[in-house]
Amino acid sequence: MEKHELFMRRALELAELGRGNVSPNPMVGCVITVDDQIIGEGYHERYGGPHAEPNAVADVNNPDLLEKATVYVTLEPCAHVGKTPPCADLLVGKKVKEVIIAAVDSNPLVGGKGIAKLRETGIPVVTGVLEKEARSQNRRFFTQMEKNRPYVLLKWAQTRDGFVAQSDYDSKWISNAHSRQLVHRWRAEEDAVLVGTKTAHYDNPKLNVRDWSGRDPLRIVIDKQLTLDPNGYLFDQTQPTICYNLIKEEELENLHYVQLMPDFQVGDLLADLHRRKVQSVLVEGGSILLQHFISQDLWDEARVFTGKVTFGSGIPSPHLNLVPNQTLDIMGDRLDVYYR
Ligand code: AOF
Ligand code: ZN
Repeated sequence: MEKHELFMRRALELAELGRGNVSPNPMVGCVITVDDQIIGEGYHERYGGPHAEPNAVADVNNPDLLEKATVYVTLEPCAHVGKTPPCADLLVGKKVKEVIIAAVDSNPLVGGKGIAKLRETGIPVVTGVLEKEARSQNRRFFTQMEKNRPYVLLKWAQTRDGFVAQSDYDSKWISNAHSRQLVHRWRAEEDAVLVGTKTAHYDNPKLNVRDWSGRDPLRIVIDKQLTLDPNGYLFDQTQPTICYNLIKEEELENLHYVQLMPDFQVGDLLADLHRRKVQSVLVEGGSILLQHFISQDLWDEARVFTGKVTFGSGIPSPHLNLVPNQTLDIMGDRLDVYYR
């Protein structure tokens, strides 16, 4: 129904305002209407804070109106006592007229129970309004809940002739300043950023958010034999960092050495990150590490820049052999986006 979609679209817009601040919880937006007029709006603003529904209820000036209200929420209201009381109980208590939901929650604590609670007390519930959009917005959350691993985004920049670096591993000057700024924005949007040993060695990356505003991600580096220079930026403890290795387990204030089994695969690394409640990982290279994620089919999204230069020879880019779902122009660089 068009009316439902209109208000749900607004609820999705509100949910979006939580991006970067709510993980590992989902982004959720809520709109309350009476006679198709909005009387309250709210969203989940930060991790550990109130959910979208109580924020929207608190935004209503005249609480007497709630008995006549339609509540639009982008995710099924919760049914569990978590950091806050169950939102389904709140809506039942306010005796709202009906509840319109975009996506059913796949958190095992909630999954369907919130909807059941509402219906049991006679509140009509409609589900599936803009469900595709809502699931896409929270694809990191749903992947975490349904696949028991973080959402994996692959990112690389390649030359027109398919190289990610020159033979001496110099990878500068492939993508332009606008593309590089976009990567900083992406870092602010994901929980963690991962690089392999060679990339850490040759690029000495900071993996922080400098060209955008937002919080710095967790940095993750693989250094099996602990051969990387301890004076590299990644080990400066200015930002939470995990170093996966085969040698030691050690917890410094902002630097955690985590020991893995000698035959570990990227899947084991993802399982460990899942246990740490990391909801998404941006893999920034190098080529071999990216290819491991591709060959084991452990990725969800790839963002590939193709710059204007050619190298003639060097380190070959990873192979996807897929048609991009979306192609954008970033001031002369091509950005291809693939969804698994
Ligand atoms: C949110 N915000 O607006 C809604 C959520 O740990 P808690 O108590 O904050 O509960 C988190 C779970 O609650 C989350 O995984 C999801 O299943 C459900 N709904 N969570 O953070 C919200 N509506
Ligand atoms: Zn809730």
